[in-house]
Amino acid sequence: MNLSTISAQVAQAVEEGLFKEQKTLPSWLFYDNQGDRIFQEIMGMPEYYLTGCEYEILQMNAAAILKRFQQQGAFQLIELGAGDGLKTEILLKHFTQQQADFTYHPIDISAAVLTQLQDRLSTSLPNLPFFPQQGDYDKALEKLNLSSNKRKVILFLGSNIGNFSATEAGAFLLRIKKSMHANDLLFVGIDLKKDPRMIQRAYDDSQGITKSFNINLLARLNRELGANFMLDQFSHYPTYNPETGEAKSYLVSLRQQDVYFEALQKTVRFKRWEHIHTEVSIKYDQQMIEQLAKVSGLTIEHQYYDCKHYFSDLVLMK
Ligand code: AVI
Repeated sequence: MNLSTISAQVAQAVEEGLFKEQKTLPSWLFYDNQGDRIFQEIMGMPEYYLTGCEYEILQMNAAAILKRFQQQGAFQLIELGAGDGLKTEILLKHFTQQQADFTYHPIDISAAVLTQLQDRLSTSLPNLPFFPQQGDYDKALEKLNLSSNKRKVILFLGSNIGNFSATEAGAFLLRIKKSMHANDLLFVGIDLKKDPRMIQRAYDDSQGITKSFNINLLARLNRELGANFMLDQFSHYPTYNPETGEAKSYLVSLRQQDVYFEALQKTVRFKRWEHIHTEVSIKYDQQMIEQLAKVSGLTIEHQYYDCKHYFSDLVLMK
């Protein structure tokens, strides 16, 4: 295997996660090209209610949201983890129709995702002032801070915050807060606690799409690190704990097996029924939301909800 093609970060994640008592892999590993495609499918599944709920919030409140964003006049709309930008496009369409004075700055780790977004928006919204930035959030925010003194409105949609543990989420928002000025806004999508069965189904769909999303993580390690995971020897096991609001996904080894990583020249041993924890998706209640705002030193200015109160978009200020 050609060592220069190996992603050092993927190798590091395996070194840190699979050679310990409780095996874990970080959920960012889901999102290679194949994983991005499967996630698009997940967002279109009937069981995955999150997308439709946030879509409804943005659609129903686009005018009120614009009013809030442009209170101080011109603004920079900065989106963290823009992805396919389909939901954001609802806002972008309304804002441009209203001739709002704003610029759009999607930030994403994936250059491919940003190119796709640019291709689509250049057709659907040719006059949109579009300034994509590839890279990690901290660096991109820093750059934007230096380049303009217009109000920043930072979007973090789609319950991405749920993929952080409570401690990580607080630390992440605190870092964002540090890059905010007094009048800047942070707009965050948060999935709410609801019927546990409904949450369980969203991560254990009948067509097995979420299963293939989880299993793709092992397929990625086969592709990128020359591992020899037998994909049918691991099962997708999602759980939801209504007490903590944590939906967790695991891959469970169906038998005792050894997996060799050519790129690392190392073998990982799995016991029968041993699990790898691959993802957490936290569902919040109001108390948890207020606690999150408190630990990150942000004030909740407003909360939007879909009609069923399954999802909430928060407007936060410093
Ligand atoms: C990206 N993120 C908000 C999704 C979620 O719901 O946690 C990822 C996902 N995992 C399984 N289904 C969707």
